[in-house]
Amino acid sequence: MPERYVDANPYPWPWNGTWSSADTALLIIDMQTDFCGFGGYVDQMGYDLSLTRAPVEPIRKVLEIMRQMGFMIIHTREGHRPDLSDLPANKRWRSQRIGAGIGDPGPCGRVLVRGEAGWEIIPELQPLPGEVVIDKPGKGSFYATDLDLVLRNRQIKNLILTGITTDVCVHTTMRVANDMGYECLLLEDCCGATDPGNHRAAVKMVTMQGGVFGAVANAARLLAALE
Ligand code: C5J
Repeated sequence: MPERYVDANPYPWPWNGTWSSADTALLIIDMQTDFCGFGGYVDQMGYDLSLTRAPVEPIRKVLEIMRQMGFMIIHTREGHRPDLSDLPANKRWRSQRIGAGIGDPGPCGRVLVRGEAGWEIIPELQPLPGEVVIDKPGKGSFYATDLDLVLRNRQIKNLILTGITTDVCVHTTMRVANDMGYECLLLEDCCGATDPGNHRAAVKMVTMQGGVFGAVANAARLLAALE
């Protein structure tokens, strides 16, 4: 296979120039109403929804092309069991303090509870039948899930990360994936945070130390490499 790279920062991605739909997956993290929709968890905390909605259109474009090309697509959802047995008491307490108690009723149903309207992936980015959906109780996508098993069964080595929020669930997932040996690429315009400075800082962190967790590109650069 000829070498092929995405124009990324701080190095052309992936490290070895070999990637294809056989060994590369698109990860779309937590594009749920609770994180980017009216009346959801982030909205109830009072953050600016335009920041977490900004990646919707860039992700949609990348998703469309990568679907057409046969790449593995994985969606994640943060949420808890209806009986809240997988919700740590301190996580619940903190969310209640800021006025968006996890498990409490809200405009989109019970906040961050599986099966509720707010927990659903937004209509624009709905998974297709056959795409993997990972339900996770925490911020990282590997903790208490079968994501690693699913990836290894498909011999996936490279991960392209998108979703929200850049500094929390995307970063936690990327850091752990990197430690597990996955070669990671973060698409900066396909991510968003509840604070623009935190988004920028989270993107910059990836590029330190020669690419401490992987590399950063954007939707256009990825799509150019896929042409
Ligand atoms: C947060 C997430 N920010 N999906 N979750 O609580 O990043």
